[in-house]
Amino acid sequence: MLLYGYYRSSAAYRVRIALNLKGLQAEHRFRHLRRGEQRSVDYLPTNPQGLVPALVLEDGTALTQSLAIVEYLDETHPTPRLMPADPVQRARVRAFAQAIACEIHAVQNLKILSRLRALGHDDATVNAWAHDTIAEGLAACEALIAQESGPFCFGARPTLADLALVPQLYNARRFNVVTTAMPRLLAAEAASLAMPAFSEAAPERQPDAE
Ligand SMILES: N[C@@H](CCC(=O)N[C@@H](CS)C(=O)NCC(=O)O)C(=O)O
Repeated sequence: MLLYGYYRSSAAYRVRIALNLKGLQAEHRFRHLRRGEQRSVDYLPTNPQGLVPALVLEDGTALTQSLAIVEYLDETHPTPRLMPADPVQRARVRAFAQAIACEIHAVQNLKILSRLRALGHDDATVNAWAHDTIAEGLAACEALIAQESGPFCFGARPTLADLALVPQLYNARRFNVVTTAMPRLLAAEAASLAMPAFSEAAPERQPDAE
């Protein structure tokens, strides 16, 4: 398999964690987002959205969208399971992951921040947009798992929810979001980062890190 990513891409970070947890090898290819390499003509056939990640399977099939990729890996390599067997818990895990991927990350990713700058907003305004989006979204995530047992988001083992949470907390710190009122999220992050599968997927550990 080939994984197209970028060290600071939180969506690629999710897939790196899944590959590590499942002990799967992939060749890593990098697309430098600040140089626009995700929109190069040689990459667009792989991901017509011009985004990372993309996972290219052995038969050449290209998969896009990190949550879909993680669920594909979970279905084809079920050990360890990243989705609960119980349908209600599975729906709650998906809801948590989508709350991050669709309603936090998608609103503060590079493409959106670049558009805000192109519309004439200054750096302070753009950073405030990202900060407020993340702070408000993560506060809701804290409430979503308040009644769940830990130490991970949903119980004693990592799920798709933790794969979404850890990269989003990394982003939160880039935008100086204060996380002290999010003890449940911080506990799940600490439990996750104690596992090499998570810590080795961290942006600063990637070969293209700057
Ligand atoms: N929902 C997508 C998000 C992908 C995404 O936004 N990727 C970012 C990096 S985290 C990207 O490639 N940005 C490039 C750009 O905005 O031009 C997923 O989960 O895969």
